[in-house]
Amino acid sequence: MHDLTLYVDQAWTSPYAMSVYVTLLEKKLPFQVEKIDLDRGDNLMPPYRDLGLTGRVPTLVHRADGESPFVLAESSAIVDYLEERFGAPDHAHVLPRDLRQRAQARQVQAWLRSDLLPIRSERSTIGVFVERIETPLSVHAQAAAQRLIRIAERLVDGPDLFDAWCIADTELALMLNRLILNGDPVPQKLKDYAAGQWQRASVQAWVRQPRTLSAA
Ligand SMILES: N[C@@H](CCC(=O)N[C@@H](CS)C(=O)NCC(=O)O)C(=O)O
Repeated sequence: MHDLTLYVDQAWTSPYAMSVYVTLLEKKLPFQVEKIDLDRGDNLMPPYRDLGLTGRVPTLVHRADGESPFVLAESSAIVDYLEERFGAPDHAHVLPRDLRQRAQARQVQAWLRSDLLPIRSERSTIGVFVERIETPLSVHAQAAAQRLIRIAERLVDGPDLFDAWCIADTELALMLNRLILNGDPVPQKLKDYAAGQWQRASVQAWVRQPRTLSAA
């Protein structure tokens, strides 16, 4: 018997919480959602501050019969844990089975988390999930957008990055949608890719959550 609880931001705008949420849905794992109000600083105070290592969202709590409760933060670590713990044949995979493709998917995930800061800052996920951001991109953000587009054009050659959908597709589509959904120029090929990825049921389940303003 497994009991899984995912802590997300109250506003449902965290791209990192989204990644874990989509992973849990793709694996058809039953789970509870607990919402943490980041605007109120609830993550900086007990009990949430001390639940996991970082006090950030997402955090996953996994209780299983005969095991001590397991608490994990950092979205890519959580996705990896779920992928290893809940694999085939009972659960779908969210990362490629092929070793090199899996490494490339993780490469995309790591890059999206560590680069493109001006895009994340000037095109927060409010512009993706709540309302369009009208402020023009700064010179720095335009340069970051050009880098994103150049690299994405090398990566994208069809509906999915690899032989089948993987969680890196959702993460890349989200990064592209920070530009696309705010009307920033993006080549049609990448718009088509992001639009296709956005139709995925697990992604739409996150997109359609009722939400209030918050940035991530
Ligand atoms: N690298 C982390 C990033 C998590 C993160 O930045 N979470 C934000 C919300 S999007 C957060 O909890 N912010 C509140 C804080 O850092 O105090 C991950 O992938 O999970």
